[in-house]
Amino acid sequence: MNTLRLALGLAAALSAASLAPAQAADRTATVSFGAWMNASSTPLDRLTTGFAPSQMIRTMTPNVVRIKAGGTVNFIVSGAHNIAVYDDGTLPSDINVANTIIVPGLPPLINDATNRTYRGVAPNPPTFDRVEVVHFPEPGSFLVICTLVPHFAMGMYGYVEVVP
Ligand SMILES: [Cu+2]
Repeated sequence: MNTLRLALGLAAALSAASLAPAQAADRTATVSFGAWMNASSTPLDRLTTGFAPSQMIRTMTPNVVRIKAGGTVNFIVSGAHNIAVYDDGTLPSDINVANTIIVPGLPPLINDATNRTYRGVAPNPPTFDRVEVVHFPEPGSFLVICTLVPHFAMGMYGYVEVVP
């Protein structure tokens, strides 16, 4: 009986804890836009290797963040990526991946300006790593993508949910 009570209590606590972050919205959020691998099987020494595209993780983490209108998202960019933000309601399927622009030394970048509200700086070799802080004044659901065509194709995108 006590074990059952404990299990039910734990389940309720976990449920409450998992709901809390989704309901709360802060004035700012931090997103890892790409990352570098850190594994014993494939050690990475960027001091001597420099740019290591095979050890670059192409994800936006977390995939969805929620902030209050008027707040900011701090995109910590690791690797060769280019951020673009699209207006409220834009879906990944709305993006025209055939519309591209060439930046020397990189794969094609998506150049679809329809509903695009922000585009970040070009990836800047040799380190690429940087921070871009983007302001979101209006409520809505804003698609954020990496414009490098192969990165977008493998799912490097997510959403900033902005609540009043
Ligand atoms: Cu990318």
